[in-house]
Amino acid sequence: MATERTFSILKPDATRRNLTGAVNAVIEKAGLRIVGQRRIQMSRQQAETFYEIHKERPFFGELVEFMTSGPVVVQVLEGENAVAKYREVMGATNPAQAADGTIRKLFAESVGENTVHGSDSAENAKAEIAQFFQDGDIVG
Ligand code: DAT
Ligand code: MG
Repeated sequence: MATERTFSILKPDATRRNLTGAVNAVIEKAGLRIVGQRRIQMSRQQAETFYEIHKERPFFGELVEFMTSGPVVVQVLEGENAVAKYREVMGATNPAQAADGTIRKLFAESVGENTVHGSDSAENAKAEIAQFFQDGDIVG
């Protein structure tokens, strides 16, 4: 598997609890490189577009509310098999089901406020990166 890139978000529960460095340490320890990173306040429009695929789900309103409730850190991660690797490092969506040592097991407080986002396919990674980064802001 060649080097690939994935898109990551450190969610508002991570910035609120001052955990961005602790989460990044887990990411880097897993062998993923942070090749793009920016702290932003997501607008409602940005969050709705980003999570469009979930717009019919009962938790959509709550999800948009949460993702705009404070700053987030958007990131581009690079490494061998980065998409699948990061999903593994993140752990299950529900922290109660996340494996030991994963970011969500270590830090997440609930299924809604689960500390990190990671792309679920190489195709989605490309689209998600393009929503938040310009080529010049990613330095591998
Ligand atoms: P993941 O973030 O693991 O890819 P997902 O794409 O199914 O999970 O859902 C996106 C986000 O939506 C998830 O990180 C948190 C929120 N979410 C998912 N299921 C939920 C639920 N049952 N109740 C509340 N929020 C939920
Ligand atoms: Mg998802």
